[in-house]
Amino acid sequence: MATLALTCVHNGLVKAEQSRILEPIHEALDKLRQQILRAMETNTANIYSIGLALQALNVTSVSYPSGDWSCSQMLAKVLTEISQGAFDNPMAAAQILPSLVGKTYLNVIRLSCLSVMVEYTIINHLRGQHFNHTIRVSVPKGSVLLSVLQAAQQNNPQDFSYETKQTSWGLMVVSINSRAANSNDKTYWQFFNGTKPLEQGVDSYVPSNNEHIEAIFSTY
Ligand code: B12
Repeated sequence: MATLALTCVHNGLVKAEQSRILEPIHEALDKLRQQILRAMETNTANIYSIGLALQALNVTSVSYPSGDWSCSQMLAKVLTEISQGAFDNPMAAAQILPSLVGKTYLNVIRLSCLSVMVEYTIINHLRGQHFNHTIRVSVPKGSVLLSVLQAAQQNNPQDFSYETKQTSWGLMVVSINSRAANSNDKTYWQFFNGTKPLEQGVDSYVPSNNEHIEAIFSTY
């Protein structure tokens, strides 16, 4: 954890400060790396230390490309242990998972750029109690529209509840705010990106940043 924290400080340094504390940081990172490698060599680190150790060795491998540890050997050991159930504990899994996908906890810094803001409006001016609600929600980039509906419901369950039904085309939104589609009445929830009707359902359509999605209770 100290290696990750120091690397984070190192990467965030502004130029004026660099000369003053860069060297002690390098020294500390070097010492930590040696300690971790020694623990690995002498087997004093057990399998549950490997998750954070791999992350630490990964973030320091740019400054120390000497190849003095075998990442693939370590991963092979971990994979064997995984198949034997050693990482069924959620905390153990959380520490090892980043290395298995080539990431470390330091990648979290960039997560904010990986989300999109979506404005979501639901309108019923057709039957029963009229309503018109708008909410702005943030969802991970690449999420399907269903995540927007889920986020809206989570942020404001009073105004943004919904229900879906599994169909041959995937999940269809059959009710919003208790206003249900009805085939006898030929009513349904129609989805738009701005004024353009969506050509996919909520479990396929991927909204872009700042998109305005409207769900309007309509007839067909
Ligand atoms: C009739 C129809 C509708 C009717 C269904 C009403 C009814 N009770 O019959 C209504 C008007 C409600 C409808 C709505 C939508 N539809 Co429509 N619909 C069709 C159509 C023309 C025929 C479906 C049908 O009757 N099949 C025969 C029956 C026997 O089979 P079924 O499996 O039981 O049919 C059900 C499903 O198809 C479901 N359904 C209908 N449309 C859609 C769309 C989605 C995304 C889902 C998950 C389910 C679904 O409703 C049917 C009746 O329960 C198809 C065309 C096609 N090529 O299939 C498009 C089609 C399936 N719909 C489509 C779309 C895009 C939509 C909407 C998303 C449009 C929008 N902008 O809002 C909405 C759904 C929004 C939501 N609430 O989730 C697309 C799906 C494309 C895709 N890649 O996902 C299709 C292929 C039309 C097209 N060429 O663009 N639809």
